[in-house]
Formats: sequence, C-alpha cells, structure tokens
Amino acid sequence: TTTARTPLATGLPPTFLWGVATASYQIEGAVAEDGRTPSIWDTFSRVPGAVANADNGDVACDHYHRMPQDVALMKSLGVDSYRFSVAWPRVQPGGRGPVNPAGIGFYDRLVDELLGNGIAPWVTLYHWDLPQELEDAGGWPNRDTAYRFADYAELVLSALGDRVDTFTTLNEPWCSAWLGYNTGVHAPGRRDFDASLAATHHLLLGHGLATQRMRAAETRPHTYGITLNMGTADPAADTEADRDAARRADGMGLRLYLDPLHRGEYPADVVADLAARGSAMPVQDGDLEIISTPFDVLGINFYFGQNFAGTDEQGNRHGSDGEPVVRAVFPDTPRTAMDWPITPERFTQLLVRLHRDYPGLPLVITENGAAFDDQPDETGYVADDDRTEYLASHIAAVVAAREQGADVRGYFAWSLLDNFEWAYGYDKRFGIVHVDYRSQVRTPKQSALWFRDSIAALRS
Ligand code: GBH
Repeated sequence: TTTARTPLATGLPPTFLWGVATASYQIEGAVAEDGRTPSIWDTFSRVPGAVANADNGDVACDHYHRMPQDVALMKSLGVDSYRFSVAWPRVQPGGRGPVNPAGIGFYDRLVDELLGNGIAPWVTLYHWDLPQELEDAGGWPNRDTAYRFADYAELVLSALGDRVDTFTTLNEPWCSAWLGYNTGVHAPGRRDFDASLAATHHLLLGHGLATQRMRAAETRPHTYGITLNMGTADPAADTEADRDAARRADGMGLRLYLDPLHRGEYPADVVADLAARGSAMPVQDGDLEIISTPFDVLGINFYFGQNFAGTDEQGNRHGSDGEPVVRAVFPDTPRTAMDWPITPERFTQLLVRLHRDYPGLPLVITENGAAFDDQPDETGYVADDDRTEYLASHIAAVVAAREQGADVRGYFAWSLLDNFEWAYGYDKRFGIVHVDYRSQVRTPKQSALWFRDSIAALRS
C-alpha cells in the first residue's frame, strides 16, 4: 500500500508505455570482469577532486551480479519496459575488433530475463562509458570515433536485435560533448571549446552512421532513436539582452542537436555566433545527410527549466574572455537535493514546443526524476513525499502536453535504483528504490509504490 496523498495520474491511454531507466556505469559494478576494459569514467573517477568523496563505479549497485533480482523488482512494480545501457568496453573491449562473448553474454541474459518477465527491453547503446583506448586515440573530437561507434552498434544489433525492438544510439550527447570536453566536469575532463564542438559533430555523425548500419544489418524491423537532454531557456527579464541570452542557451543546448537531426542543418544563428568567435563545426560533405537519417522516436530527458540573463551581476554584457554573457538564473521555485528548481509547467511548455517546431517525431520521456535528501527508517523504507510529488506533477505535465497535441507515447522514471550519480558520486539519490550500499539491499520507496499503483490504475 502507499501513503501517497498525491492523486494518481489520469488521462493517459492503456497503451502508454511505462518504464524505469538506468545506465551501465551507474549500476553495474564488476568493472574488471569477463574481459571488460576501462572506460573514460573508470579513469576520470580516479582523478583527485573529479568525483565527490572520490567515489567510483567499481561496485556501484553490483547489478552485474544481482541482475535477476533486479528484474524481479521491476516486475513487482508492473512496468512495461526497462531502459538500460550497454557498456561498450564490455561488449567490444578497447572499442575495436570482434565481440567479446562473455561481455555480450550479460546483456543476452538480461534481455532473456526481461522478456521472461513480460518486460520490453529498451537499449541505449552509449550512456557515456567510452572505451579509454578510444579516448587515448582522440576521443569524440576525433572523427574516427564516429565510425568505431557504428561498428559497435552493429555488433550489438546482431547479438540482441532478434529479441530487442528498440535501440537508441546516444544518451544526451550535449553532456558528452559539453560537460566532457568543454567544462570538464564529466569524463574525460577536458576543457577545450573547439574540441567540444568537434565532439558534438562526431557524436551526431556516429548516431547517423550507427542508425544506417543497424538498419542495413537487421533481419526484422526495429524502432531506432536518440535521447537528448532538454531544459527550457526563457529570458530572465523581457529585455533584449536576456532574450539574446535565452536564444544562445537554447541554440547551444537544444537546437544544435535537434536541427541537424530533424532538418539536416545546423541552426544559422548558432553557426554565426560560433563564426564570430572563430569557431565552426567540422562538417564534411555528406555529413548532414548522414546525421539526418530518419529515426523513429525522440527520447527526452527532462529535469528542469531555466531562465537566462545576458548581463552579469554588474550589468556587463561581455565576460572577461570577451564572450557574450549567458548567465543561468534559476526560477524562484522549491529545489531538489541537486539544487535544481522544480518546474513541471516548463515540461509542458517544452513538449508542446517540440510538437510545434519539430513535427512528426513521436516522443518518449526516457528520463525524468529527482534527487532528494532521503531519510530511510530502520527498515530502509523512505517515505519520499517530495519525490512522489515530483513524479506526479511531471506526469501531469505530460498529460497537459498531450492535450495540446504533443505526441508523447511513454514515460521512464529516472531511476530504478539509487546509483552512481556521476560527479556527485553516491551522495545524490535518484532512485525510486533505495539502495543500502553496505548490504546492497534494495527497498522500494513510497514513490515506487505510488508509481506501481498509478500504472495499475491506468490499466484497469
Ligand atoms: C541525466 O543527466 C543522465 O542521463 C543520468 O545518467 C543522470 O543520472 C541523471 O540525468 C541525473 O543527473 O545546468 O548547464 O548542466 C542529466 C544532466 C543536468 C544536463 C541538468 C542538463 C542542465 C543544464 N542534465 N543540466 S546545466
């Protein structure tokens, strides 16, 4: 039973896809087993100061050894689908060459376990664990990595495509490119603006090449897609400076990805801004045709919306580097444990805008959720009213967007389990199931029971 006071979600059809999501490095552990080679996150998490408390994914949720029990947990929640990522350095050690039978064997067993429990596998090919050997060869700023990714995608399709219907290529390429190569807060921790632009282009190229290669290799039809992180970018005030800052944030964060994918061109205003600072996307002939290869579903990861100001606190429009100021100003709302604002109405705004500006793309929410300062009782149970309310209000935001025409077909909660939250380590808990990292005991939180009951109610 649940103690949630929040009303159950209504207004969604029985066919709506309900799921939970995870990612390989965040839950699997077993980083040196069965031939897996290091990824950029194994390396980065060893850099002093890179990850809170010097945490790493060596053990994480030990999912690699507890997979059947974790599938049973999903089954108990009644979800239709499980979104997980495949660890490239398990399946193709070093990022080149033939498939590693022991590595792909894990995902083979996972897929069978899911199907045996009536849960549809939803595969993400790349959730940030690039084989370190490929980073040593230049990483995503090196064009060759896009071709290596396409080879890897075909290996996975050949091994799992007989049973898996949905393959998404990349999770949040903005994070890989911008946080990994420009701000350096994610692996591989580089700080080079032009390298991050090259990474963006080669991630998108890799997506297009992989989609083409999988389609060519398949022996039955599949659903292909990509997942992007999306916020909203509104002007902090209705001034020319703030409107321009919001345009720039939206351009670099959203349109730089969606325009080439959907329209086959980089946005002209962003290209002009880049040229003004002497930078450009490293486009070769034919690249945009590859990048805009048709795909079937757009995955959306939404956490919060932001406002932007075009001036610093002193009112200057340019920073010390001479670049225009684009300063995030969080909306004045309650915050999560990440200090992120809680903005469900911006979620509706985003989905309606995608429907208007990028028509014809079926949408699935591939991640939505929140970290809060959970207080487990002596049995490990967490009465997380805050997370329950976050999920309920954001699912209601999806219902509102659908009523305005947005073609949203599913929703995956982030995350099934508390897990390794990247640079925040194990401090931040996004799970709807609590994990005691000493005992590895899993205990569904109130939000998980609410999610289970909501799904059941919508089906009945
Ligand atoms: C997702 O990243 C990841 O896919 C997932 O692995 C992770 O655990 C989860 O979210 C929770 O963090 O303030 O400039 O960074 C989400 C990363 C965080 C990217 C919010 C966009 C807002 C812009 N997103 N961020 S900025």
